[in-house]
Amino acid sequence: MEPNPPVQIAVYQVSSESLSLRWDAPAGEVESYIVTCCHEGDILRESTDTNKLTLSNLKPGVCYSLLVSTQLRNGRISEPAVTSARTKTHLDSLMEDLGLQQLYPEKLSLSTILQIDKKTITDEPAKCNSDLPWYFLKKLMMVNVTARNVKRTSACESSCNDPLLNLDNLVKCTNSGDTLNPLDIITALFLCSDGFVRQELALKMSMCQFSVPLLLPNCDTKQCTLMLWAMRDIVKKYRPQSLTESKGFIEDRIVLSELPMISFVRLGECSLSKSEILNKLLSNSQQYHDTLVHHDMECGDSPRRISNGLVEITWYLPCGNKNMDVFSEPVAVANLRGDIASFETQFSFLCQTSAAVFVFFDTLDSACELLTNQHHKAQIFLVGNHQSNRFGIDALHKIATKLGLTNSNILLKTKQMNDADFVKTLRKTVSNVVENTKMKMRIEQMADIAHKLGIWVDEESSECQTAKKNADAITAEIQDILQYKEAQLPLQGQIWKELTRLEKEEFRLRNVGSENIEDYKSDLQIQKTELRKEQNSHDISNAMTCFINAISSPEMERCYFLKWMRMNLDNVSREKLSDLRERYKEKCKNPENKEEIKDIDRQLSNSSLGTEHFFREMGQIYEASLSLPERDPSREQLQHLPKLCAQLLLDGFPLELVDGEASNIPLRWVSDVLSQLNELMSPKNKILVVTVLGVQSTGKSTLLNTMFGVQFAVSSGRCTRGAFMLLIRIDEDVKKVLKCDFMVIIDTEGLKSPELAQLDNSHEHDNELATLVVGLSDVTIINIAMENSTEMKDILQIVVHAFLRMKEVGKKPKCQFVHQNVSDVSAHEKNLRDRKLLLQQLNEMTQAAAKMERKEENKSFTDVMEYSPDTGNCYIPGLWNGNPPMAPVNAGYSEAVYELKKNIIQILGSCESSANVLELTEWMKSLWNAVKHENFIFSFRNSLVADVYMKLCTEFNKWEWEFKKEMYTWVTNAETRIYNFGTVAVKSEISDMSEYLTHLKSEARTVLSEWETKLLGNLAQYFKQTEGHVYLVEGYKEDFASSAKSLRREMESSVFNQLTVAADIRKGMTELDRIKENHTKELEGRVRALIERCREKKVIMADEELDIEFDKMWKKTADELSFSKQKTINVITCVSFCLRCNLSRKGGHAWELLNQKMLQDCGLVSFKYTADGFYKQFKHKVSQFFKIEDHIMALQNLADCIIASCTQFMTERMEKKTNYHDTYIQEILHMIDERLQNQSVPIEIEFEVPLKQHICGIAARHFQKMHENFIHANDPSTCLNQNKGKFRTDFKDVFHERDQCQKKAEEFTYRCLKPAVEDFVSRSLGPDIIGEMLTNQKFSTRMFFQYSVLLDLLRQDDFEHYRSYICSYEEYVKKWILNQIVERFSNGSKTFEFEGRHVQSSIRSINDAVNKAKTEKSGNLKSFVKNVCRELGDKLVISQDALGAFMILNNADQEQFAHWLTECVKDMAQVLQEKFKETNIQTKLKKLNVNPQNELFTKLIGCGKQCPFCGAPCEAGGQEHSEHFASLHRPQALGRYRFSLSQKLVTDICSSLVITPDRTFQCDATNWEIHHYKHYRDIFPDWKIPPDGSLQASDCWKYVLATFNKKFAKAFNAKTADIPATWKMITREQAEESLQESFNIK
Ligand SMILES: Nc1nc2c(ncn2[C@@H]2O[C@H](COP(=O)(O)OP(=O)(O)OP(=O)(O)O)[C@@H](O)[C@H]2O)c(=O)[nH]1
Ligand SMILES: [Mg+2]
Ligand SMILES: [Zn+2]
Ligand SMILES: [Zn+2]
Repeated sequence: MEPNPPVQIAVYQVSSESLSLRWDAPAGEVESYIVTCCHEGDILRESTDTNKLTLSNLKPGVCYSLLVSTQLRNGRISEPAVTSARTKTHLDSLMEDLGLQQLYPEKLSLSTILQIDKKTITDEPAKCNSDLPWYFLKKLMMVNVTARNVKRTSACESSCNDPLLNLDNLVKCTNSGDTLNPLDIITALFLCSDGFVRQELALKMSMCQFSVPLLLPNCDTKQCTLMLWAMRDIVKKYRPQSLTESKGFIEDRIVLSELPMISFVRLGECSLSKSEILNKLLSNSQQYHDTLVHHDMECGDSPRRISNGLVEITWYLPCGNKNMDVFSEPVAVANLRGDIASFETQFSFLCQTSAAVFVFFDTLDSACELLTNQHHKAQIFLVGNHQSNRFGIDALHKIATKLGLTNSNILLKTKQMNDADFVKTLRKTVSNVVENTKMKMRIEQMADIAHKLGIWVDEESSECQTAKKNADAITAEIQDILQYKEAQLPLQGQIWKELTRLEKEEFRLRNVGSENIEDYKSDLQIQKTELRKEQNSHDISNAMTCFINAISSPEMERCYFLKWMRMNLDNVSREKLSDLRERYKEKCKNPENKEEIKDIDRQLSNSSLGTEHFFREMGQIYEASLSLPERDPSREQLQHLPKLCAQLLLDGFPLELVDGEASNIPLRWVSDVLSQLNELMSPKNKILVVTVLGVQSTGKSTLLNTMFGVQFAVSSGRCTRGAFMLLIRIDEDVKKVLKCDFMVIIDTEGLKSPELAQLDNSHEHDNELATLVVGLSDVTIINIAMENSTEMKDILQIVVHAFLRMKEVGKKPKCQFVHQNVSDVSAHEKNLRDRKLLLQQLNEMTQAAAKMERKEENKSFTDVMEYSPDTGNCYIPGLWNGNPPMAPVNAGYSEAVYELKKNIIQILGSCESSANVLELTEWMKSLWNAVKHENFIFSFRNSLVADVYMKLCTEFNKWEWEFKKEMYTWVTNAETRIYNFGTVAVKSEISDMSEYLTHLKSEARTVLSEWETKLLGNLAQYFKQTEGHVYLVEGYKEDFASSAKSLRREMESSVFNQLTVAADIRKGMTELDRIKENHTKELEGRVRALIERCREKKVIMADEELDIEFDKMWKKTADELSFSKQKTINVITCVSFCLRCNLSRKGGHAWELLNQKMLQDCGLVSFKYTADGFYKQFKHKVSQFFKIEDHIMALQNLADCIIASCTQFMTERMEKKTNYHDTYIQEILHMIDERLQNQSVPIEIEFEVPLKQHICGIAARHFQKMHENFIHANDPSTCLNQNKGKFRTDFKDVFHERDQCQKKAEEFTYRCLKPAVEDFVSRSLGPDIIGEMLTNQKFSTRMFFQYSVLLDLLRQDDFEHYRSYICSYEEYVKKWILNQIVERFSNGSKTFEFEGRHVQSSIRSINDAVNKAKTEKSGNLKSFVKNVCRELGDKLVISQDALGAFMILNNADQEQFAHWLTECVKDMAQVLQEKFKETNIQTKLKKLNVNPQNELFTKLIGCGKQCPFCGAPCEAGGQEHSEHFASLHRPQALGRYRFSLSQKLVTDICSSLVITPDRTFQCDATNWEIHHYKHYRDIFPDWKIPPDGSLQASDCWKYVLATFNKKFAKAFNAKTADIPATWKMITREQAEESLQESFNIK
């Protein structure tokens, strides 16, 4: 029968030379399988009896057909099953081994390499082959010369560590076949890299003095590529012999240098190691360096799998010293890997580009053709090893003749020669060639030859070419750099510098002289506008148009363009610059001729032109366009620029933060770019910032470049100007450690030594720069080069200053000192003394800085910041190992920098929280604004800090309110218990009132303490959180803690007060209650007797008759009962006494004044302040600046205000209808004292005493009346008579034996319960209303409150309102709050809800009480009711009068009564709800125990202090803050200030005055001495008046004054103010916006 073919054949393993396949056996018997493998006629046949097979010895990269048949025992063969498979190419398999297959070809981009990932922060050795490329890259990017030593730790290392002797193992292990040759790795990486990575690789390799690929082979396609683009970034500097004398040097881009090239190739096998010989050839005698990878290097002997055919190039560059130079002229050296026989193209290329080709060989016979066929331009040299046993002299002779060579062209290594001799001969030969050849060529030129040979050139891509064209088009125009900049980049020149000057002057007001400040500022503003106009008048130049177009192109092209630009511009300016830089550096060493240095510096700046200048121009174009109207087409057309730049940042290009030439930040531009960046990054927008600071040319940029693999401009002399920022992406893995998405690194211009700084006053510039970058950074690297540690001191002074400032504003950057050029191994130990010295110096500097900033509590550096001398220092050896230009980077340098990098990343990881881009922007803006004011600490105003502060305030206010609310509830409850004390409703065991009071007070104390602890706990907890940047407000923690404590004290005294009052009143009532109770009892007895009597008559009596009887009885009883008249006290005497106590410590004059007038006579007419006393006191001191009327007016205002609030207090008390109590008057006096103390000037006694008398007079009369009313209302006979009617009906009911249940239940409900419930509701409603109001953002913090009030004012825009706000602030604000409450609650539903809730809770309590009483089965209705009342005793206060009246003559049945009671209560709820519904909020507010309006007022008015200059109210949170501040200050005109001569109102604003150099004030507080505004803190130490950072903060008031100038003048009885021109342009919308900005409302 036919055999079946196998099923499911599959190729399960593929390599470059073998294929493994397997299959399943078919049904039926099988003897064996036959596998056939074929490709283009090559047929391989194998058989097997298992069901798998590996075919080996196949060709790489070939597709084979695979046929498998089964064979039966009888030899019959089945139809084959067919499949096919491709063997891997060598390239594929190597890429796979290296794990690079995903990246091939050219998919590896810079962003992958630069990002910080796990490998960056861990030091694990490479474990598998796929680690190797990354290992190499990591090291190479940090220019580590050991980068090529790539070997993974293999199993065999462990066997070598075998403690036992096991030679077998050792032998086996020495080289296990799968190590990889470094060349293969390099080749593979180049094949995978895109153009930009290749450039980076080549650059770093050349810094390590490694050879770099010139021709990159692809062993798959056999196509090789000229690495022209890759090498374009390499710039080399050297000194040929010709320049030795002049000490000149040549600095050139290596691909553009015309150099002779010497090539080394190999023919066939060769026993000489070409690379090793070359290394020796290139190394000078003192130092051997492996330029090329060779056999004896680590892994150098591993077979090369893909790198044959690679041509490497390296350069020998002389330093101009004959004794050291190997060759006195520069020379390029090329080396071909592999046999020329296999790489003819490469060989031909070398022959046509080199000055000489050295052919290494052992045997020559076969290769004759290969050598002779070439169209040489190059000289050919044959290099053979005579010692090799295959060496044949005949063949050599034949070929040499054919090539026409002489002896000089043949080098043989003979027996007598050792390596050194041989190298010497070779060197001489090469030298000869170099000196005599005319064959010099730029690598750029080699491209043509490459083309002819079919070699690709790596810059042929269209992106690269278009980009080049675009860049060339721009740079070709450049003739003279200065002229070019003036013509093409005009906006950044003089105009921008002038703008900068104006901007700074606007903040500093240095030259204001005697001019009106606001006019001066307005002038500056107009000048600025003019300059912007001028900027706008320039059309966008050709160059800029091209530039903007080019960077708008797609990503790749854009990157190429920028690179081309950078290189072209470098080329243009290099010639001039490198010379200037060298001269500058030279001169700086001993700065004697200062003028010269200054001149060079100017030239440097004039002749430098880089891409940053184009971006800077872009920024200016953009900023200028913002002054155009919003819809202007030329503005709209530039709107996209920030986004473009943001994209570039994200792609890894640097952004210029500070323009070092103008010494300014284009704030709008930069912040718009950053906010676009934020948008592009969101939500991954968390960042950490690392900056570097140090003396100029100390390798700061080099350090950053080495550390992060970036490309900040590096060179000698002044190179970095200003500050640049750059983004480094953080890999997902590392994000967890660093808690951020990107790292921002900022490179800064070097700080100048003091001598140099003097030259151009750059001290200021350096200071500004340092403050800014320190402020922005999370970690600051302070770079110190050991050789100039003397200069260091001055630099450190600047830095310490910056740190101190940051501490003051709540930011704590960490710092790391880096000492460069310290090579000793023991540096760290040895430098212990140095470190101590450093710390000591730092301490001294801190003290000095602290003194300057008037923050002398900072005594040592560690006060200013966290710094540990042990971990905060890092020592880095010199950069070069040997003498440039041939010196590679010192491995020690790279390693030390790597340690630093890890250290920094670790520090970053320990940062509390990372900011996002927007926050960084915010910091930058406010830092820079503050820097522009010179007075940094006082002027710092940061919206982030403000934001965090606002949040803290909001939180604190919430806690505070919770506390207060709880205490209100507690007091209400305690009062209830006091009022019920001694009645049926009392539960307590204590029978003595004072004892009970003490008990309650201690209870209160416990509750208060609990709350205090809770508040402090909350606060501590709040500061512990890591989110939300709470550390920024750490400084306020103490303030809030003491606020919490003071709040407790306040609450305690208020609670105790209330308890005392309640207890005293209650005490006064007990006697009365007893009398009433007796009377009631007496009456009840008599009524019962009367009933008995009437019943005995046995006549049915008509109601009328009963009435008569009752009346008779009543009259008789009333006459008989002794109603001892209640004594009224003389309140006036009491008040008088309190007043005397209050004034007792005020001295004799106060008594005198007090005695002049009787209290009865006070307060009868309205209070009028005369300044009699004032005149007396200050007669001799009052100067002409002072307006006595203003003083009178201000005090009169104050008096009116105080009187108003006291009167309100009295009214509230009267409403309560309680008895008089001394605390009332004490409270009033306390209120007055508090107000008077809050005034910024001390109040004279001539004002205080009459005012207090006035108020006390009024109060005494009011309270007397209240007291009398109370006595009258509680008079027993009156009370008794009030109940007469009730008694009568009860009497008749009882007589008729009517069922009283329902009636009594109703009576109890409506006469006892209902008033109690109503009272309960009105006592609870106040806190509810406050609580509800506090949920409104307007009431969340003082700042927001101020904002809301002002915003409302602006919206109404009504003069009377403004006036009222300014002149009677308190009244206005109170009214405003009331309106807000009314508005909030006017529709009633909310209050109704609260009331409903309280009614319901009361009803529940009542029902519970009734149910409980029912179970007690007293049987007696009286005791039943008593029980009910006792249950309710904690909640409801039931009137004793009503209860007493209710109790008598009660014969209702308990069960029935209870039933009816429940019904009635239900009913009552209904009635109450109805009533509440009908009452409007205003009426309700009047009845509340806790007045929401007052409570809110005190809460939001804060400490009540006002700016000593303009009267703006303080907005600081908490009660006990150490500094008062207001967000918004007003022009002085609004405080009635006027010029004494002209009577014109004054427009000055305190926030500007405090920065003027010479403005002065005088007032009470200065004792009428003249004092500088600048030093206002000497006089008002607890006020913080930050200068207006945005310059628009006061726009709101400017607008108001400008609009209502006339009206204010009239109201204040003055002449109108001269309004500065720009004020008049402020619209109401702008005023509103400025309000938002001032209060930091988003
Ligand atoms: N000998 C030596 N040269 C160094 C070292 N570090 C940097 N350089 C060289 O010094 C020159 C200046 O380095 P930069 O990194 O530009 O210095 P910088 O501090 O950024 O300079 P500015 O930005 O101009 O203040 C470069 O040519 C570096 O190659 C070092 O440790 N030793
Ligand atoms: Mg620099
Ligand atoms: Zn002010
Ligand atoms: Zn305050």
